Amino acid sequence: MKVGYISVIGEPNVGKSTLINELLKDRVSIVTNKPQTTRHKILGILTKEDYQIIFIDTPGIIENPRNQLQMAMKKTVENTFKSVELIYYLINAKRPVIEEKYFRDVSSPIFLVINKIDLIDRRLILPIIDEYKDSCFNEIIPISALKGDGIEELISTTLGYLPEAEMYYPPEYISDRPERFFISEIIREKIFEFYGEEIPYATGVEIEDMKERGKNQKDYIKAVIFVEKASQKGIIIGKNGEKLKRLGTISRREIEVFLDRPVYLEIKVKTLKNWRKNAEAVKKMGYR
Ligand SMILES: Nc1nc2c(ncn2[C@@H]2O[C@H](COP(=O)(O)OP(=O)(O)OP(=O)(O)O)[C@@H](O)[C@H]2O)c(=O)[nH]1
Ligand SMILES: [Mg+2]
Repeated sequence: MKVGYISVIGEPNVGKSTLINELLKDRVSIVTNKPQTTRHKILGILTKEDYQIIFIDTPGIIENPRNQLQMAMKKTVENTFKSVELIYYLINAKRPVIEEKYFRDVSSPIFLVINKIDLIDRRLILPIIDEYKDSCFNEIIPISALKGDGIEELISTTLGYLPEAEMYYPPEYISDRPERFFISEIIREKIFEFYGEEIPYATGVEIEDMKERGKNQKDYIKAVIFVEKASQKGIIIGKNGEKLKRLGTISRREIEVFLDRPVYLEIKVKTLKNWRKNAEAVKKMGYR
């Protein structure tokens, strides 16, 4: 069968995570309308009868990192350039900016994937493809990850670039991450949706405890939301704890769908002063 790793890279918010979820027809990576949603490298494994493709979702590329968290995110992307069979470089059709400099030392083939074509006039697609015909890209493929347009062509073209090999992962695996990771990401996604300005960026989520409690009791999950300042803690909690309660309810519902069982979710908010500037704290939260 055809087997290979594909690194999915591009600027923040171009639709990398949306594409991987669409390819897998499942949700392995959180998606929000805000840039810099994804912070980790996350595998999405697609296994069919004659191929297994391991897509690597990555944080959006940040040119000039401003803190340890952004530095860790940038490193994560750079590390995925190595030892992959193929790279998808995503751009936004509405704002087609290309940085060929990212690929100077890259030996893997690269697809330029023009995403969000649903947002532009169809007649504008060909001129964009024409413009990059002579660049470093092996293929140029227009898609809409949101509407599922061009996905089949993307996969069939991809298969021509993958080697024959044995499967790396058992066919039932869709990711390499444990349940706890997905639970913390669900909560982080809700924080991105509910709070504005700096809050989503200054927030990290850790699952401190997770246990099954026997037949008649719901599973117990304890999550901690870390913020950088006491004032942010106040905003997350809200007046009389109302905001945190709403966050908890909506997160719990989604966690229950994900785990397919009822849970009791407890969320604590803690201040970890300027944690994004602290390499140790960034590492402890799982960003590396
Ligand atoms: N109209 C349209 N919107 C899209 C498409 N693909 C993604 N989006 C939207 O673009 C926004 C960002 O999508 P993400 O998948 O989170 O983007 P990302 O590249 O993973 O972003 P980071 O993780 O922040 O780097 C979301 O609001 C998506 O719904 C598309 O094909 N068309
Ligand atoms: Mg993402």
